[in-house]
Amino acid sequence: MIAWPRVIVHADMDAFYAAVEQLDDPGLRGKPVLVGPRSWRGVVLTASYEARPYGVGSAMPVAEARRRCPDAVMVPPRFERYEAVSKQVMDILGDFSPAVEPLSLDEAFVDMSGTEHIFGAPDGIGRKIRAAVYDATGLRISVGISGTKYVAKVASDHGKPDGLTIVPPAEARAWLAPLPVSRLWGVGRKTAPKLEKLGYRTIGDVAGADERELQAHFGSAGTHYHKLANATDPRRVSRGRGAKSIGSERTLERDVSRREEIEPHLRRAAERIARRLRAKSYVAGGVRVRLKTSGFDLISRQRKLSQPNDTEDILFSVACELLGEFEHPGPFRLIGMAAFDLDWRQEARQSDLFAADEPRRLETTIDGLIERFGKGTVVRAKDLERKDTVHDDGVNLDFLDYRDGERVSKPERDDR
Ligand code: TTP
Ligand code: MG
Repeated sequence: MIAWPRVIVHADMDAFYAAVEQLDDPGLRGKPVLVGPRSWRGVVLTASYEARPYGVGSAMPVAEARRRCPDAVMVPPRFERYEAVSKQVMDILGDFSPAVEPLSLDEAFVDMSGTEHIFGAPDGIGRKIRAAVYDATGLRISVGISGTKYVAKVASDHGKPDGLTIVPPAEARAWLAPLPVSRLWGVGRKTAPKLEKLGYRTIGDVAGADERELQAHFGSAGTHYHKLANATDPRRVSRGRGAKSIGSERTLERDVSRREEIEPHLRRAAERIARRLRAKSYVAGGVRVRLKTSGFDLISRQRKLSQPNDTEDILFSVACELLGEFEHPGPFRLIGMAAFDLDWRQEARQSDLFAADEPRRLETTIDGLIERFGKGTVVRAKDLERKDTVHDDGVNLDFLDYRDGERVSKPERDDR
């Protein structure tokens, strides 16, 4: 198989609000469901797939939808519930890549370029994402995969519901060609008839058009349509809103002030974070230490790394340097640490960087032992000496943070 230059996934939940309602109320399953206001004056937010053959859908006036589909059950929206499910879905996508760009509550782009060695070919990636979302939520997500954002988005819609559509980049132009111009991004109800009037009915017609002519009629948008129709779309998946950090923090059962008491907790946090980075094939570009004073003030110090890294050794040594930058004398009730600016560990590019890296080799060997024999198999001699301060004195929270506020995805009682 020839590797694709870029692997872009677009994932979009099927009939999102309606599917959540059917999940939570089994009595609604298999029935036409409209989510919208009880009043006859508003618009439908979405319709379940059972209702769609009646020609109802998002943004249709409720009165019209009820006329077309009189048997539909009308359900009022529960936005908090949809937000909670959305968070779950985005967390799962974040398990596949550090580059997740949510577009709305129920859809996101995920850049999976260069991950074949972890997740396999694009169809394998798609199946794994769909299964992971279904296992965690009980809901179906449709996935499109191609070499550009635009084609991936059209592809995810193409297979709906419950679909997986793979469009290899080399076939993208031909795959788009028969689709109507209304499927071009930015072409709405006003522009589509204009394009049609000029003789451009399909995306293929636009692809084969003279770019200057499109530009003469539509200005810079014309150039844009021409590019999209030819499956050229250089836009990157924005990392701005992807997984920002992986962290570990614990609230202690008794407050601590002295450096010797704080460091073992940072060592543990560094170990857990480094292990999670390596498990995901991520590297961190920076390290942050967070302390909560006995007066409940949160203070933090952070630093970028000179080279992206995924080892406990480096994370811990940077954390110790950061500890020296805190002016507050303590006592502290919480000690936390996070790795941020996450990126993929590029095996080829960074192998020379890691080749002479003894600590990393030791740590990956330990990863393997833990995977085979379980946690607690290998403990550092230093940690054994400090067993009383390191173990059993607090509740640990490991988190995957997506936005500015921390989003705790996997609270974990410390089990070692
Ligand atoms: P969509 O993904 O557009 O629609 P959908 O998930 O209901 O159906 P599908 O993707 O299978 O075609 O939107 C996601 C949710 O956003 C949808 O469930 C309800 C809400 N929404 C609105 O509130 N108003 C709208 O106009 C649209 C289009 C969606
Ligand atoms: Mg959807």
